[in-house]
Amino acid sequence: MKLYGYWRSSAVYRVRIALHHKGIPFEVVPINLLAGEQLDARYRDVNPQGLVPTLVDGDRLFHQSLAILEYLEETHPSPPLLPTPPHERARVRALADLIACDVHPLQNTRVGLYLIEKLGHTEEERLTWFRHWMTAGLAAFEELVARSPSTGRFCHGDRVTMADVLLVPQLGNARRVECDLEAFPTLTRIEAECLALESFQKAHPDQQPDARP
Ligand SMILES: N[C@@H](CCC(=O)N[C@@H](CS)C(=O)NCC(=O)O)C(=O)O
Repeated sequence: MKLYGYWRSSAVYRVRIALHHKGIPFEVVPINLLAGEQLDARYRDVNPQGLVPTLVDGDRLFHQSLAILEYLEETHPSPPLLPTPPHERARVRALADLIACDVHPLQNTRVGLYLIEKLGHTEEERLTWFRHWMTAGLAAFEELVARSPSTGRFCHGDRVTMADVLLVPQLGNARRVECDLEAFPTLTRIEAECLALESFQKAHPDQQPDARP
């Protein structure tokens, strides 16, 4: 498999974690988001949305990190990233969606650029916007996992699931914009459990070939 991505992209980080978790070998094709390579005609041919990740499996292209995670889960079911009972799968997917649908899109590179370049906001206002939406989403995530008996070592029980795969990269984003994570002790505890695992370590942004200081 081939993964088009950028070292610091959290959506790509999700896919790297899943690939390493399942032991699927893959090659990285770096797309430099800061240089705008996602908007080049050559990459738009691969992904007309101009977003990473894109996964290539044989002659097929796959877009959208959640759809890619589901594809990997269906084609490489072991070790799983979803529990078996439907109601448990729904809980894990809801936690993953909270990040992927309600938090991450509001703090994307293109959203930040639009705030500054088109709407005339300052860099500090961009960061305030990012922090606001991340804090709101993470507060709800914290409440959901802290009060649920289904939470264990990880977001759902004692095995890594898609909820962890979404949570850890998002916490990385939150730190980059200096969100205060003190109010989220369950999330940082789960993050520490995840980062002790080889799959998360190998997938970490700093370990990628295109990583910059
Ligand atoms: N919903 C998409 C989001 C992908 C996405 O927003 N990727 C970001 C990097 S984390 C990106 O390519 N940003 C480029 C830009 O904003 O111009 C997914 O989950 O794959």
